[in-house]
Amino acid sequence: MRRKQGACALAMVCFVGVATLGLAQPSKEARYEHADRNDDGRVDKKEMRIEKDWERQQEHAQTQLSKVNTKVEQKYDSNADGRLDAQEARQLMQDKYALIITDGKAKVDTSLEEKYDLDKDGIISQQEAEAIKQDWRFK
Ligand SMILES: [Ca+2]
Ligand SMILES: [Ca+2]
Ligand SMILES: [Ca+2]
Repeated sequence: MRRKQGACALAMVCFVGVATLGLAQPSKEARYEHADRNDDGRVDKKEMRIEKDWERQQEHAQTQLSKVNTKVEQKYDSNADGRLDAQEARQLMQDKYALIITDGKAKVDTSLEEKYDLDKDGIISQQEAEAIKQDWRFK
C-alpha cells in the first residue's frame, strides 16, 4: 500500500513537472544533454543554474513571440489563431535554420529571429545561426 502511494505521488510530481514545462519541451535526456555544457556527462550546480536561467528566458521569449505580425509568421500559423505556438514557431525556425545552412545566410523576417541577428544587419549569418541551433536544439 505504501509503495503504491509513493508511486502515485511520484507520478503526480512528474505530471506537474511536464505540465509546467509545456508539451513542446524536449525529452529529459535532451534537456540534460543541453544542460551539460562541457559534455562531461554530468550536470553540475553551475550548469544547472545556467540551464534554469536559459529555460526562463525561453519561456519569456515564447510568450513575447507568440503574436503573428508578419507574412512569414502568418504562413506558419497553421491553425490561424493569430499566434505562433511553440510547435509552429519551431517549424518556422527549423525551416529558417535549414535555409541558412543551405544558403549561408537568411533574411530576418520575423520577430522570432531578431534576437539572433547580433550585428543587426537584417541578415542571419551562419555564425549567428549557431545560437538558433543551440536554442532550438536543432541537429
Ligand atoms: Ca558538465
Ligand atoms: Ca497558431
Ligand atoms: Ca546579422
